[in-house]
Parts: sequence; C-alpha cells; structure tokens
Amino acid sequence: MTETILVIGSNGQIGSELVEKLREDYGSNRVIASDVREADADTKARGPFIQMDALDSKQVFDAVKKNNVTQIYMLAAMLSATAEQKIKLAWKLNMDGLLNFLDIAKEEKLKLFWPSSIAVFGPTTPRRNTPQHTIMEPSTVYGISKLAGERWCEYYFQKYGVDVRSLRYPGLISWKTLPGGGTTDYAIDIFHEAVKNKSYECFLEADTMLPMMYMEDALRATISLMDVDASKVKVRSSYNLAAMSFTPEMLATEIQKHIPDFTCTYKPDIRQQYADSWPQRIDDGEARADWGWSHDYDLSHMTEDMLMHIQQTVVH
Ligand code: AKB
Repeated sequence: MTETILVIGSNGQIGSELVEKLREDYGSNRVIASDVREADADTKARGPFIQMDALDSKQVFDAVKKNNVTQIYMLAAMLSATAEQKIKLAWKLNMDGLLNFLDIAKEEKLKLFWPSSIAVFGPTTPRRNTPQHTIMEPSTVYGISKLAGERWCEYYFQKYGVDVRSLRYPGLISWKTLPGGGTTDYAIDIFHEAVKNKSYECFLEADTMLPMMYMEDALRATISLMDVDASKVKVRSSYNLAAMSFTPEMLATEIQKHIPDFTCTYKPDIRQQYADSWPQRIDDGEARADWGWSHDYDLSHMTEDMLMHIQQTVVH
C-alpha cells in the first residue's frame, strides 16, 4: 500500500526533523508537512506543505480526504512551561486537537501517532525506574492534558479499533530546531551558550535529574513504533521510552571535557517545580520487549554530536 503521511506541527522541534526523516524513507511527495504558522520558502521547496489550524476540524478533514492520507503524526502541542502561562489555551490545543485527529482516524481508518510525555507522572509517582503502569497524578496543566490524552487514545482503540500509537517522550535534545516552552529546554540552551559565550545560567538546580533523549533516537523510536505490526503494539495509552538520565551539573561537566573554560551557574525559577514533580529515570522495558526498542545515544555520545553540529553552524 502506498502511504501518504501528514505531519501536524511540522515547524516544531520534533516535526521539522521528523518530516525530513520520513521523506528520506517514503519520498518527498508522500509526506505532507502542516503547521498553523506559514512555512518559509526553503521548507516549501522541499515538499508539500499545508498551512492549517489543528483545531479546525473541517479544514483538517478536507485536507485528509483530498490527499488520501493514510497516516497522521499529530505533534501540535503546548509544552509544560508555556502551558502554565495559558492554561485554557493549552487544554484546548492539547485536548481538542487530539480529539479531532482521533475522530478523523476513526472515520477514515488511519494510523495515528500522538506524543505523550514523562509529564504524565506526578509527585506521588515512584521517581526511580518509574514503571509503565503506576500512580499518575500530574501537577502541571501539560501533564494533566497528556494523561487525559492517553486515556482518550486507549478509549478510541478499545471502543472503535483506532490504530493509535504513542510514546512518553523524555526531554528531547536536538541542534537543528530550538524547542519552545518546555522545562527540559535547558539541556539544549546550554550547548548554544557554551559554544557562543562559554557560560550558561541554568534555570534548574545543579542536581535535578531528568530522563532525556537525543533527537536521533526519538525519531527512530517514533518511526519504528509506527512501522511495527499492530499485533506487537500492546500498550495503546502510551509507552514509557528512555535513553539516559542526567542532571545539569553532569551535563556541564561533560561539556567541559570539550570546552574546558565553560562555566555553568544555577538560578532556579518556576520550572524547578515542574521538574521536581517528574521522574528521574523511567523503566521502558515494555517498549523494548514489545517492539524491540533500544537507544544508541548516551550522555557522552550525545554531547559530542551536539557540540560538533552547533560549532559547525556557528562557524558557517
Ligand atoms: C517539557 O519540558 O515540557 C517537555 C516534556 C518533558 O515533555 N520537554
């Protein structure tokens, strides 16, 4: 079957890189990028692009039908720090957005990917080796919306047989596109500041341990989960997914191995509270057993790759 893939939120941190990877696998014309924000000329030259609002169900339905879409990656969302500033809007985008696409997937019998997050866990969750199934009482708007979204995914699968697949992403680290409004963003900002200014003021405490993943691994996990036979997808809420866990201090020390005069200072803000409510390390044994997930990048490999790419961008 020839696939036609629609990526919603294609100008974002995950979307921009996912579109590139999917186009390598499926061909440029088979992957339609879409975002509420207009794309630049370069992006449009690389393949089909539709400007549309994920909340406009009629526009989205029409685009799906007109283009005979067979798979959708629904990535449009508001992340933890921004969501706390705009709680109603965050709920609307994170929830109504997902429900629109669950309905489309049900009507048109499409395969749907939707990202969840480690933010579904809360202060009462065991923080080390957090199991797939455990106490989930998130204390951020973002986490509440992701947990509700997971329940909707499972509901649409159980009730209507919708082939929806999801991952609980840790903090994602990438050099191509900057993240927008998350708590784990420090782990990207620190690299840019280290290369440009050799110093960084971190908005989390030095010893705040969080689960993290390099974008290369996250993209591979996402596409593998979407490609695997439906019978292997045993979890229809969202899979725990892990690669590494580190603190800002551990990351700063790793960067100093490459930039010895780099210094990091710590001035925690409100985002410390969100980070403190999340796990330090999660157990992704079910993803590894069910569909063969394994990560490639650890802290040192990721740091080396990030610095190499950011240094090249600064030089050119
Ligand atoms: C955030 O920091 O909000 C996100 C997440 C952990 O889902 N990166």
